[in-house]
Amino acid sequence: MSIIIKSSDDILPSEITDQKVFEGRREFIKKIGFGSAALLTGGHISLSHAKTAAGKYSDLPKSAFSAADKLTDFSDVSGYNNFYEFGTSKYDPAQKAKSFNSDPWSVAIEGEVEKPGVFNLEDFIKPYALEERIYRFRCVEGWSMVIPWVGFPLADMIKQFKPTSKAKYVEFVTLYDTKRMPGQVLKVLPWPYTEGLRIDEAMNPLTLMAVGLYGNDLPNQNGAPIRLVVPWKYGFKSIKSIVKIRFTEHQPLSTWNKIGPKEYGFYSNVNPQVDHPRWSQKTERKIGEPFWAPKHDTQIFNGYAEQVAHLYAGMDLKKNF
Ligand SMILES: Nc1nc2c(c(=O)[nH]1)N[C@H]1C(S)=C(S)[C@@H](COP(=O)(O)O)O[C@H]1N2
Ligand SMILES: [Mo]
Repeated sequence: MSIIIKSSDDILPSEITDQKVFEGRREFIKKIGFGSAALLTGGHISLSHAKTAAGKYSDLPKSAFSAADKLTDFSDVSGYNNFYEFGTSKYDPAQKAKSFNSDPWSVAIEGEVEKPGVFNLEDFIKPYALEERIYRFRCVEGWSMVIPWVGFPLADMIKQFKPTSKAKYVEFVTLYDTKRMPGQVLKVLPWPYTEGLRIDEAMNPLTLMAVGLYGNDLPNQNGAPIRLVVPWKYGFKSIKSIVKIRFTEHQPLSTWNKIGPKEYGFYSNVNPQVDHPRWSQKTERKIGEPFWAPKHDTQIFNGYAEQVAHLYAGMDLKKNF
């Protein structure tokens, strides 16, 4: 398979035209306002401009998919993390990822696509219109947060690379570099961290490629410079610091499924009816609330059933957990 290495000065003229069209569309949406764009397309949902934070992305349109829940404080979002590449304690990543440098960064697109390649991050994300999306986020360990992400739908990106008819799944791979990710020296997980989605899950409009949160670039501990966010699945599906996206015919192995197939399934949909073998999933603790506060009921698909339940019609979700 041929891999095309692209930098900003060897983009084909045809692609530049493409890019102009995209930029034009972006400008257009900016000028008339995202709300009116929704009206033009028959959208029935009111959109507002994000006022979540001052910063690099402070004036992005706010997605209609945003949750109305109270946001988790930035200090918790960026201070209580799972990112084993920087240690296994929740407080390790904020400390140990401080000096992580994610610039330059490149992302490789491989496998069953018509247009594979390796792209530097700026070129990779340039065609897409960023938006703010407030999502509920649920870790398999039983805690949850509400996070204002900055990103774009993964579907927009997938369409660009034209998956072949054999592309049934999408696999994601995190950077493997023991010098830059000190936690990878320990064999606590089989590195590099990988994850996967079925192609229709990947194409669902809720599936987000995030490049920021709270109006700025992603903090290193949250998966800089680019990560996945799948809000209806347990947090471990939302793989951080992605360097490779591969389209495959067969279901890829994912890190947690590999090391604990009885505890972490491929689907990993948030589901109060399917307990983890070692603990209940019926309730969750919201980070930021005092530890004595009553727990909250876990919602099927983390509250996103309306958007995603159809993906699993006819499937036994106790078997396909
Ligand atoms: N590469 C990588 N991605 C990862 C993890 C990890 O250890 N390594 N942890 C996962 C888990 S278990 C969770 S709950 C979320 C946490 O994301 P956050 O720290 O931004 O809240 O990241 C997920 N993505
Ligand atoms: Mo998690």
